[in-house]
Amino acid sequence: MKIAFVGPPQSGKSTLFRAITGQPVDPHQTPGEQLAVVKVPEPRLDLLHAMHPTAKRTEATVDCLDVPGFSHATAAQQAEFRKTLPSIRQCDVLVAVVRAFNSASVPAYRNRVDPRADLDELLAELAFCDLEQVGNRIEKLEKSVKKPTQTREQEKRELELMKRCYEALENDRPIASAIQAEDERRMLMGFAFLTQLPLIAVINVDDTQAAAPPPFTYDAARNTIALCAETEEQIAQLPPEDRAAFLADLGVTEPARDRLVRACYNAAGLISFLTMGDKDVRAWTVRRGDTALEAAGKIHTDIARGFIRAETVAYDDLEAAGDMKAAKAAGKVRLEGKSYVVQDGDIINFRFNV
Ligand SMILES: Nc1nc2c(ncn2[C@@H]2O[C@H](COP(=O)(O)OP(=O)(O)OP(=O)(O)O)[C@@H](O)[C@H]2O)c(=O)[nH]1
Ligand SMILES: [Mg+2]
Repeated sequence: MKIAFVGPPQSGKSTLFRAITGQPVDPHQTPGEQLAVVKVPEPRLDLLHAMHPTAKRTEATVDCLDVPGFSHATAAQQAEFRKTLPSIRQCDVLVAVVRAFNSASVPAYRNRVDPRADLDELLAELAFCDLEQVGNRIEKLEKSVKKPTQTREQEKRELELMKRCYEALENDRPIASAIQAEDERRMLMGFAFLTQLPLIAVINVDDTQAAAPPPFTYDAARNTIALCAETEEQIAQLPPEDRAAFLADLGVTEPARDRLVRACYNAAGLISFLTMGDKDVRAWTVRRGDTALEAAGKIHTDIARGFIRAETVAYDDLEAAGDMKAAKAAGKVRLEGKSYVVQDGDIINFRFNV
């Protein structure tokens, strides 16, 4: 999974990026290419590691991209923002960082601190970029459907779909609302529309507000996170053993890193399954709804090819039983087939034969 930090200038994106990734932002890097890999917090691996203390522990990872902030006030500035779009389109989740913190030394975007307005402006800009893309496609298709080519019928269908998308965007409706058939969804996939990406709103508040509910909610409550980026960066720089006390002082239960990564995971429709053995205990990422066969393929194509059964136990059942042997005795270990839908926290031992 890849997430991109976007938002207006000076909203705290790079500060949050450093807090999450523990990596300084390199001023010599090409804008939009500041990338870091972050481990997905997976406390459930603690138990598995305790059962296999000599095993190597491997968390799933997320790629984070720090995008510079752009003003949308002038056409030239909008053009600069467009240049970052190809790398933003490759992401699975957008994290929109908007400013709610007060600071005399940091000039506020558009001379006002208004996170809701900043978010709305960004969303409108994303919709506008999609609208432009759809408009360009319509123009192209209108020319090509006049020619008697073999693909003409298909192009006519796409043109009709694109016109519906255009109308949806113009009326502030999501592109998805224009889809009327399953193959249309596939037709749209290659465009990587910005408004179709899941988005998490991060409201960068004063440290005194970090434990309070967010000043407003974007979409669903779980997609809105209030945090103080500056404080989070300080926390990230502390030795791990001092972090809990620092967080408790602030009234915050969990570092933003964990909250944010989890929210992105949810928004992207991802879940984790776990594997354990004497050599490795490991968390893997799959889409919610993926089957045991698809999960096997994440580990190795051979395991998918030679798939026999997925020996599966739910994390809570394993924890309650204490160990694998007791879980088996309690009848909690199931033998699942290829089409079993993997659940978050499943511990799976794939039996295969190649
Ligand atoms: N008081 C306060 N200042 C902050 C906070 N977060 C960031 N800042 C300050 O705001 C300024 C901009 O922070 P950055 O993280 O560089 O913001 P950015 O969004 O990456 O900026 P651009 O990349 O230029 O768009 C810096 O001087 C930060 O120290 C915060 O939570 N509180
Ligand atoms: Mg920055």
